[in-house]
Amino acid sequence: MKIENIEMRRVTLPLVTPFRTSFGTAYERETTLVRVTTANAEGWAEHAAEPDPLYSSEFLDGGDLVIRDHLIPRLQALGDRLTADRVATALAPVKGHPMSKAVLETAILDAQLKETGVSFGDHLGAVHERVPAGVSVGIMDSHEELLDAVGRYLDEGYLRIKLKIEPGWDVVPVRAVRERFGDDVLLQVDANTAYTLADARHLAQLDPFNLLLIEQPLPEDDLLGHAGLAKLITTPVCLDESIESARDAAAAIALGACSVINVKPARVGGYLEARRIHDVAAANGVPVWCGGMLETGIGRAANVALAALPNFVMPGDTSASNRYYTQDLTAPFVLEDGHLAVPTGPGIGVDVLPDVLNELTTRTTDIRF
Ligand code: NPQ
Ligand code: MG
Repeated sequence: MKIENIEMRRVTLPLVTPFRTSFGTAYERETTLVRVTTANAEGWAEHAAEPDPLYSSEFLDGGDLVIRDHLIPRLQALGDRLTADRVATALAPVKGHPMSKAVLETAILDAQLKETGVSFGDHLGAVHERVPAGVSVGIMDSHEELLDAVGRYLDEGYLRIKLKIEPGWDVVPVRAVRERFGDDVLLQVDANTAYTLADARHLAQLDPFNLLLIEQPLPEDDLLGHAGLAKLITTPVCLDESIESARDAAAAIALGACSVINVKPARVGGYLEARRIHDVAAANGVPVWCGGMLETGIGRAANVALAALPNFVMPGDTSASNRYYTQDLTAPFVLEDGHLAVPTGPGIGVDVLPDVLNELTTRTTDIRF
């Protein structure tokens, strides 16, 4: 495939409400969009990093630089042999930077699929027309505020609630949600690495609440710690930040460090590696679900397609657009009966709204290919 141009466009979307996690509070979503132009198509993807390297080591300005100076030149060297399948191998000599690699591979895959008229879902192996939606609920200033938010999401139809936790905001809010909304609500928690193995006895106090899982309680490089923790608590341990590849997934499963995996395409270098993680997990009887990075409609569309693969057996953080944005960059993803429809059009299957895009753009860089 011959690429003519790559545009990098920084956009900022206001969030409907601040989103607090154990690593910080987001008030808006800033991202770099990548637009790949070929003779017959235009592929889109969004960078998953934030302005600050707090979720992982990647951050947006660093991503822009590594894409421009280190990744795009390696793709240019492929010339007309460039296909989405060859991106990861071409970029492998550059250490790390999975989110920057992912945004390029995804935009190229989108352009390629649009050229051939194939949807992301069909290309990846989707087996469902719609996927169940969960929602990630931030840390709040009070339990009243939390119960209000959870109540509203349940009324909207969300099929699973994930509470963000940190030391000082864990057992008590979980108990409050169980007492208010009952034992039937599918409920899980996400610590974003905020604990250590020394907290095992404290985290065991979550055992009675029948949580689906506890996500990434310990630091990302502490696989042995997670394996140890998994023996000390009954809540299933799920990994997010620790898993950056299918090989990481295989190692974590073999060590007993997790019994569930949150698959985020951006964190693992793209949708093709994400599918390999799905396959490794399936071969080991480990369920997976699709995580989220506050994607706009562009990233959300591709995530929803991935979430329709057979081993995505738990509801993901694939929420409706209005969970985060009053005005999305695409037609909004809307909850229907607690589900989101998998797009069926070519590529990601959604169009970027030009007026909204222009209004939210803060700068644009063109790289002739
Ligand atoms: C997680 N996502 O599963 C992440 C973390 C996260 C939906 O909980 C801006 C950009 C803010 C990315 C906040 C959810 C973010 C972000 C949290 C990712 O760990
Ligand atoms: Mg997480």
